[in-house]
Amino acid sequence: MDQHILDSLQQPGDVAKLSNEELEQLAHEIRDMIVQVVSHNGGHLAPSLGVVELTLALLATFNMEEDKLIWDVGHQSYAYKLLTGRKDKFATLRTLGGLSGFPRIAESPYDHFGVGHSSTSISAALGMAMARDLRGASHHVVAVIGDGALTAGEAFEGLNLAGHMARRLIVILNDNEMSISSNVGALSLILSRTLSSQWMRQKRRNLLHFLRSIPHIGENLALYAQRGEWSFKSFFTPGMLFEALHFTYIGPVDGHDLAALKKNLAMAASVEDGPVLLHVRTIKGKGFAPAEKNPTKYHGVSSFLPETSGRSVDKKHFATFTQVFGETLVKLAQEDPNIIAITAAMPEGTGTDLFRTVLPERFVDVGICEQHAVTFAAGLAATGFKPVVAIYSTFLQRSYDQVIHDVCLQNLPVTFCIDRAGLVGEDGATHHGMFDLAYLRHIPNMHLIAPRDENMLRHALYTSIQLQAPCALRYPRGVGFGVDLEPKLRLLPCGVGEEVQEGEKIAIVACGNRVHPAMEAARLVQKELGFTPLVFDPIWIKPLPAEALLDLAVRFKCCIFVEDGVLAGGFSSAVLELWSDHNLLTDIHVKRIGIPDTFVEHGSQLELREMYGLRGHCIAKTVVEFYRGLQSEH
Ligand SMILES: Cc1ncc(C[n+]2csc(CCOP(=O)(O)OP(=O)(O)O)c2C)c(N)n1
Repeated sequence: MDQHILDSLQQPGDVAKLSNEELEQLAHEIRDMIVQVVSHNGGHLAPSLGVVELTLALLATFNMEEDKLIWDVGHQSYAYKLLTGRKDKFATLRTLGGLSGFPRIAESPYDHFGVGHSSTSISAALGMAMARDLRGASHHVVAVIGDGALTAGEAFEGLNLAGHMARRLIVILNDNEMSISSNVGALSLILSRTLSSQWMRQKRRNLLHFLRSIPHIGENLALYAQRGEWSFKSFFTPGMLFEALHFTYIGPVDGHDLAALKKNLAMAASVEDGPVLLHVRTIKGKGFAPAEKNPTKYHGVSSFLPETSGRSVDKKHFATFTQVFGETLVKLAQEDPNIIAITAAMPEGTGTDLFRTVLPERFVDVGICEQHAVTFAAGLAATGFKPVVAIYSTFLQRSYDQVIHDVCLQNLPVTFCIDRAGLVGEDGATHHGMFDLAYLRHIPNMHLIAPRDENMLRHALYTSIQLQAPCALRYPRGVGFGVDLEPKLRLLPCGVGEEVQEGEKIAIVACGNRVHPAMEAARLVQKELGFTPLVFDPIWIKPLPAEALLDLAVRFKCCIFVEDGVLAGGFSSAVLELWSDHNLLTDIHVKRIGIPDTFVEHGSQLELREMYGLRGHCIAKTVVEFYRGLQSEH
């Protein structure tokens, strides 16, 4: 593909020198480049394709050397990356050591704020606007937020304070009527109030007619309505909402019309007295037919074949943990009318889309509102229902207080299905689910299960729903281990683990999805050392299988822990507390495999697990080295 305009650009500011025709050509070149790279590396395709013209218009209007631009979530920033000095590295997008899939301060001076989790942009931009004013500077601060991201409380908190502070700030609402799925909530209905001017004139005429028909005072009322500040347009359009929050509202503007975008951005930039909201309408997936047709599927994709209209690259697959969870939940809910499924804008990602299809009356998508999801579930649980809240590990971080204060303190039977636990791969540092064991296990009343495979996940879900207490299950992104699914679900006895591999001399205690790799490691160790280590699966991270773990500490002199989460405060840390409380630490040698005190960057799940020694052969190597080291000491 000819990239001649893209290739000719030296600085982000060069975009401002291009004619609208050239910008249109450049938009084609950028879209081709994005499709080419994302089809190879995977990534957020539809969101990025939707904002190509908006990105060009922003660069044509603002000076990225001085002005500040914050992309909400940041999954739509690929065109921006291409135009801000990262074209030559773009092929490395989301790969180990390559460009991040999200804006990052450390990656480029043009990334003014790091993002990944939704709905932070207005708050951050307002902070930057205040900082600018305190320093007596005059640059612009611009936040670009999607209509999906606008459903979150934090976005409203930002709007609320921005309206109150009345600082100069530009918020661009990128409205494509989609979150990952269709957008939800009353707000989305307000945003979709498109008024043709004809409709507007008709409404206005009807209203004036009605007012005039009121005896005695009608004429005066009509005059007042016409003259007053009461804006017909903003009353009947989304502007009403934003103007009530003291924003100047501009729009809606066609987000693929470069001339209109530039004109309206210039208008927004000229507003001196307080915040302005520019409402831009875009088409998610614009310019790539399969993505336009199915923006949900192309929101975030693995590698695919663009030349065959986006058919996925054929991969041999076991069922994913997510699929098994989704199917099991539907089965259980068909038998128990008290089960309610809740997702925070991730029906497809969490596998609850099946529930939406089969049992829509008991399915709730709350929007990108993880905090609300948890308290909403607590409300249901307080009245006898059995809510199951499916949220990714990284996004449940948002709900820490709600989990403690609304669920656990009241000991309410909410089941948390924590998908994408552990290292997730290419989405990187903002998305790894590595903190959940540490941020949940210290909460009183909380129960915590880490099923080792998709079969155990089913039993864990069944158990949790029967438990009458808060319970979280955490399981990883991706395919399971291809194990047989036992047809009859069974209760997992609370706080009881399983010795999944008999053995001697060395105990490997592995958590959740690291149990199967630990068993593989045991086989490899046998070949190397001539004996098989024992492998223990605690199943329950809380309550711990204390009896069995205390017994292990007495029987073994050498123990290796494996967990795909942070070592600080995680699973092994819990066992060491237990052993310390029983004065058992003096006689046992311990090695811990897990994630050290660092944020983990992006790369494939396999590469990252290799890097942190979490794969079977890595575990085996650590075990052998540790054991040999101990032998040579004695
Ligand atoms: C706190 C949080 N929850 C969930 C997500 C997952 N997520 C990423 S993008 C997205 C939808 C965002 O919709 P919108 O803001 O309208 O942007 P669009 O993708 O439509 O361009 C969601 C739910 C997230 N990034 N952060």
